[in-house]
Amino acid sequence: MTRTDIIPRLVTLISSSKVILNELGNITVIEDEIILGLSPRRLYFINNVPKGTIRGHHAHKELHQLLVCINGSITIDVDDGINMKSVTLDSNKKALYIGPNIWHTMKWNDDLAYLVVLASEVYDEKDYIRNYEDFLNGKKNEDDSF
Ligand code: T46
Repeated sequence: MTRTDIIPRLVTLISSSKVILNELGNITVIEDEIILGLSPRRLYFINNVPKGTIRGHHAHKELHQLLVCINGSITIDVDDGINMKSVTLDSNKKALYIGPNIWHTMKWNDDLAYLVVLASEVYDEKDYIRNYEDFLNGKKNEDDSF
């Protein structure tokens, strides 16, 4: 298991080296004490998305999530209000952790790309920040509190 900070403490790429291969097929395992500490309360899948579609365009106030692309390729852009980074998930051995207050978009590079997400909480529309100006203003207020 290797971990690469994309945005320190807020967005981390986790790569699994644990693949169990045999004549019956493959099992890929992504396990990590911090991610397991997420104690996911929700699992959702996104598929049947036409190539080129960009979804997301929001941040979450409290939610922690782990994203895995189990087929095809999806590019995730993350933005903490200052740093913008891009990560392509193109292997089921990779998982992207996204913490709260990270603006993110997901671009489908393949029609058959399939995104699996573990989320720390059940769905709550009130947890979404869907307006980029509101996101930046929230970040500014966060900084002012220090
Ligand atoms: C995220 C990225 C990675 C529900 O009713 N329950 C759910 O659990 C989810 C995930 C969505 N919905 C409804 C809310 C909207 O009416 O499904 C509709 C589409 O959701 P949204 O436009 O937010 O989908 P994405 O792909 O932009 O974002 C999703 C998650 O919603 C979001 O939390 O971080 O995937």
